[in-house]
This record gives sequence, structure tokens and C-alpha cells, in this order.
Amino acid sequence: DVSFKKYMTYEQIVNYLKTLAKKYPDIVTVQSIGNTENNRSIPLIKISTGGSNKPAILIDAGIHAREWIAPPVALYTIQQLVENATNIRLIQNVDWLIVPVLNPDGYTYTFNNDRLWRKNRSPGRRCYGADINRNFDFHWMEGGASAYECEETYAGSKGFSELEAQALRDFILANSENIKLYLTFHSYGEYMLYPWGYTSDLPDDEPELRTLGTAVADAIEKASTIGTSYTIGTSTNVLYEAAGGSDDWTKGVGGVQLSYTIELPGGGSEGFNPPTRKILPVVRETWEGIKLYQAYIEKKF
Ligand code: 0X9
Ligand code: ZN
Repeated sequence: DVSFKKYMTYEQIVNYLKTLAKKYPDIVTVQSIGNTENNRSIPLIKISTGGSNKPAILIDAGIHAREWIAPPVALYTIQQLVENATNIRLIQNVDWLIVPVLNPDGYTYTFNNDRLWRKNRSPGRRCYGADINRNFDFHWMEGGASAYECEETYAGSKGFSELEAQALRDFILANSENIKLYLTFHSYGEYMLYPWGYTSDLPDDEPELRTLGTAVADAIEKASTIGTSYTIGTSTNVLYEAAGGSDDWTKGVGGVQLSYTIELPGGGSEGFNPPTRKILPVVRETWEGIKLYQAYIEKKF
């Protein structure tokens, strides 16, 4: 079963998704969007009451292996949508597509070998791993990314060299008609980021991205019991320049206008290690923001 009292392993997460698919076959389907270097599947859960051409919200977490607070946010969203009957209205007009662990090899490596591993586990000549969030082929390697395979921000040998980035790309392209909002959960720092990350130039629709992001951040802060406070803006302008991110590609090529990277609150000495007692406060407050995103999509499309 799902737990927010501890951090779940990849296997436990996969088992939870499979259990939901069995228990709620009318609204839940689980598929693999691809396989990793170490032959783990990348699971996606679709939550839908049926019908075609409904607007969809795509959520992923765990692109970066060590950012452990991110998968629980995806799992809490899944639990609330599927197992909490009072939330039925949230799935009536909107489909949900959720990938709780986009980087299963790296995530598993942080449990068994190196807690602070960030990248995937694809082998290179000298070092393992590419940064999946530098590997998307939109202004690839134009800034804030490394060409050296031993670095934490190694962008890969070319755009979309990495299986996890390919898997997300192919799924988005196959569903681009329906996907209206993309949310990718990272940690840490309390940033509500939107494109671009490759340039300090603003997208044409920056006011809409800012207004919506601000409303969501406000809702989270109001619900927070831990003093969360988000900084809102484009990745380059409020954090740093970093090309090849999933958010930029999704908007720039994937045809999803509304694209956000949410840097969740941190904790623990390294920041990537919130104590387990912080999981529930973080997922609960973030859920308040996710519901506001849903309301916006339902209204707009
Ligand atoms: O550097 C990243 O990939 C993200 N921060 S993290 O600390 N989680 O590694 C920020 C990504 C923001 N988006 C883009 N730069 N495109
Ligand atoms: Zn990250």
C-alpha cells in the first residue's frame, strides 16, 4: 500500500500502482512508457473516467534520483484522485497522466548505493549517468549543462540520447492533443518555475504563466504548516540558466503551453533529505496547489 510515513522504494511504488489498476479498473490504467538501461520499466498511471478528448494534466516526479520528496507528491495526487471519493469531480472533466518515478535506475541507486545520486545510470567511458533534465533536445547544451560525463549536469552524448527522456518525449508527442498542463516535481528550494531555462528572454505568454503560478504558490503557502514560501518566475531569471530541461522542451516542441517545474521544500543536512515526518506536510500543501491547477485547466479547456 502507499505510505507517506516513509520513502517508498521503486518496487513498492510499482506494486501500489498495480494494486490500484486491479482495484479500480474503471478509472485506472497503468502502462510502461519505456525501459531504462537496467531494464526497469517507467510506469505511467492514467486516471480517467473515460470519454475522448478531455484535457489532460501530465505530472512527473523523480527525474533527479536524490530528490526524494518529489515522488510522494505524485503518489499523494494519485491516492487522492483514485482512493478519495470526495475528489471525484477532479477526474470528471480532466484526465490525469502521472509518472511518479521517471528515473527508476537512479532512484534505486539512491536507496542501495549513493543517497545523493542525481543522474540516470547509463554507462559512459569513464563515468555513469547523464542528467535527464539536460538531455531534452531543445536548445540542447546551450548553457548550464556539461559536456563531461563525470559531471552532475552532463547533458548526454546528444539530445535525447537517454532512454528516460526519449520515453517522456514519445509519450508527450503521442498525446500532445490532450495534454494541456505539464508539472514536473523536483527539490529543493521552493521555486515555482516556468520557461525558459535556456534563455533569460520571456515567453510571449509569460503573464499567463506568472499569474497562474502565483495563484498556485499562494494556495500552497496558505495551506502550509511548515512556512513554505515560493519564489515564482522563469527558470533562468529566478534560479539559473540550464538548457535541455523537460519543461522547456514540453513547451517549446511538445506543444504544451503551460509547463512548470516545482522545486519543493527541502530538509535534512543535504536539503534532499527531508525527515520522514515532513513528507505529509509537504504533499498535503502541494496538493492544494495541484487542485488549483486542475480548476484552471477545467475552466480553460
Ligand atoms: O537544474 C535543474 O534541473 C532543476 N533544479 S534541480 O535542483 N532540481 O536540479 C531546475 C530546472 C529548471 N528548468 C530548466 N532549467 N529548464
Ligand atoms: Zn531536480
